[in-house]
Amino acid sequence: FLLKENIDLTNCDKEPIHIPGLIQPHGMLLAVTQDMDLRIMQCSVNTSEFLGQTPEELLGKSLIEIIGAEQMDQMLLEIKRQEQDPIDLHYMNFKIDVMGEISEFYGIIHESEDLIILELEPAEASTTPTISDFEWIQSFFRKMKQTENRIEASQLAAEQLKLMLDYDRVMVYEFDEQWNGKVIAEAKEQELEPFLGHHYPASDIPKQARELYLRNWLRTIVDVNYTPVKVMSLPNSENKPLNLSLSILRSVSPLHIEYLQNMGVGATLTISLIHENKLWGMITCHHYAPKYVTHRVRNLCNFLGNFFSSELFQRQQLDDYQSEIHVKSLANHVTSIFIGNTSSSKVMEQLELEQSALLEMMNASGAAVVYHNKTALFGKTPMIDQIHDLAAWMKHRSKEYVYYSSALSLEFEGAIPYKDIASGALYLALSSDYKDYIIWFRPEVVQVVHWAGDPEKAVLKENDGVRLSPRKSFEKWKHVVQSTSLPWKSRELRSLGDLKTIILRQTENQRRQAEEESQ
Ligand code: BLA
Repeated sequence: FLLKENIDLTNCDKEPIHIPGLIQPHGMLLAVTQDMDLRIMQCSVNTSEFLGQTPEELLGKSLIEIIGAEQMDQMLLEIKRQEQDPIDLHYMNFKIDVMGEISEFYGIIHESEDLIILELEPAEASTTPTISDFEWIQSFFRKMKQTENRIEASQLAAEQLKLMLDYDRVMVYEFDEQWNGKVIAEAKEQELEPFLGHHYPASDIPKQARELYLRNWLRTIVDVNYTPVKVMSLPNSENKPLNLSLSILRSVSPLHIEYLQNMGVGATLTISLIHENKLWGMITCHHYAPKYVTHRVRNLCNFLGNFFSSELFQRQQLDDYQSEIHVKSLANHVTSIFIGNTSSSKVMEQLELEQSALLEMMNASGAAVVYHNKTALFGKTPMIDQIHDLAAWMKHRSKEYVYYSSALSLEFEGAIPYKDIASGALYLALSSDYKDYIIWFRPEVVQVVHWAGDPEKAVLKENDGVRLSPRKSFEKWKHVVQSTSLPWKSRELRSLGDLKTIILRQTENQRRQAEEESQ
């Protein structure tokens, strides 16, 4: 990790965001030794505000003097519970004497290297939810079970969380294999421009942040325009920066703050979506003013996030299975066109009629078929000469009659002129001499991505001084995915097996013909 001073837009994945030495100001932090003394070794400098004692008064004291023996015992018991039920964060309500008056706090406790971190937030003034937590969960589960596919389920989750939390915008954000992201569902206040369908580059949520979010499932930024509060150490102690990876108050990277400020966002809440220890997405909530969410609701969100994550994974598998069956039936159909028609002109005629099956089976926007010296083009394709050149190039690279690329123009110079319509190409030979073949084409991703809104509008401040904004993100994302198509998925490639029977049939026919001739 680099020193904070040396972080800029080019190396933000090196920013040590787990040791900022700062917290957000809506709570306070104490770090105490793990022995029976519970000696306060570090604390945030805003303690007077909450406990009526300055950091100088607190540092070196035992925590027992602040919370009393009884609550200390409870706290240690709570931490001990970890042995039976390994969890990272422990929650507890505290009653603390603040200058003669009892104040209530909500405490979050976790171990950080050799210290125990206790974070205190004032307990919420009596929160009377309109409906009970149990009803929320019940209704969320019931509605979720009624959704038919993954996108519908995501949309429902966004809407339900919007209702429950009352943020101005709630999005379900999904990562691709390269960690670029896309908004796949959104619930928002009507007057806001939509972000649904927007794409962002991997660098918007850098690697170390994603690693942190795998451990720490829920984060809030209560007020994007906050002044961070320093964490200070007991004088003459080791003065090692406190590891705040799991801290709920951890101060956020200034680069991310700049991004949110440029977007006009006032507060965020994000929930990690994890399956099999892999972060596959996030639920991100934006509010256009500061917003605090009570711990009770945060815990509920954490739980719902978990449920939603596994629910969505199951749906993904179901969607994949159904689409594999669909693709297979299309492939079967296309195969029967070749096998069922004896003359090549009949084959071409039939393909013309059923070109949607041919294109849909490979989710392609164009296809070329060369069969018995005839060439037919369907949808958007390069020109005939270009296709013949491409086929010659692909034939040499093919294995078991197949070659495919999702970055064709980067591999084959001849494809540069038509990369917008054919950044992806999938070649399948239909005869053992490679004279017959199909090539499917997919356009450059950038050509098909639609912004639901005008990306220009996503920038609120439009002067040149804006370094980080969704608009800049989009430019960067475009750059990252330039010259690539959507990837050819393995379930799509599997369906080529059916079409290969055409080759087998043909070689069998040739063998029979040769036999007949020799008799
Ligand atoms: C963190 N970036 C994040 C987070 C999100 C995003 C959701 C998690 C922190 C949070 O808000 O809770 C990105 N948020 C988005 C995106 C959308 C959204 C894409 O709502 C789309 C709608 N960010 C940049 C660039 C850098 C960067 C260029 O855009 C670096 C140069 C850094 N983002 C960055 C860092 C963090 C972050 C360092 C970690 C913040 C932290 O937890 O301290």
